[in-house]
Amino acid sequence: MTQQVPKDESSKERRPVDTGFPGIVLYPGYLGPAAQQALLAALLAGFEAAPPYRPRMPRTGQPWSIRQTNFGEFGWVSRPDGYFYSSTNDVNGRKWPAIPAVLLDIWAQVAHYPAPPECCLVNLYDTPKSRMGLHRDEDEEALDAPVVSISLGDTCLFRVGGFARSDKSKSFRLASGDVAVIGGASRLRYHGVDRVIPGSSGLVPGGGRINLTLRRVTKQDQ
Ligand code: MD3
Ligand code: FE
Repeated sequence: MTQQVPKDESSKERRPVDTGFPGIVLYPGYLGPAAQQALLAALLAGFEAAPPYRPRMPRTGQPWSIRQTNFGEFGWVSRPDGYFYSSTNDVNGRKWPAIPAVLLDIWAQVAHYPAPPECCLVNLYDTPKSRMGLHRDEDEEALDAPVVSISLGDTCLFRVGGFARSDKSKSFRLASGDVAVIGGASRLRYHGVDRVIPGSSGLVPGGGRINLTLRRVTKQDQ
């Protein structure tokens, strides 16, 4: 017989799930509906100063299927000659807006790292074709710091592989309010977003998915 377990929404939020990958911790529903709305409002306010733009691939100039922008001391940008962290926005020459305080709080709670994040890369999956190919996050000097990912809006099918592109991989769902911490032995694993499930959330006006990745870029005291 199925055991009856009382619903406890308050404790659900901070209980991590084992992904089977050492160093990757998933917190389903870390942010409840009200916290998701508040975070979305802070993001939309920031987009006034740093409007999301459609990046292009280095060299080929091929436009991406997602849009991006950044908050923080550094933004991650794609340019004709490669990928860079830049303290200014190529679109308008301005500094990026500050990382919203709610995001600094999340980092402080889950990153277990002694310094705050310096970059919040915003990925907007705004069409049914939006995806992100398999890649590694390796442009940061501080590879000892984790990447903290926060998902809002439509659920996506997310893929984590090994340390070579052809290694076998495993797929997970990332839903609105989920937080993932990727660090330790898994920091340099290949990963990507296969697709977003349209209509799976009503959070983002007009639909789609927003992913935020908090990153430490520089090593401390250097
Ligand atoms: C697993 N973003 O911005 S976040 C990226 O959902 C990026 O938009 C995806 O990959 C997104 O670079 C995934 C979760 C994530 C981030 C880094 C990882 C998962 C990871 C590094 C290694 C393994
Ligand atoms: Fe990545």
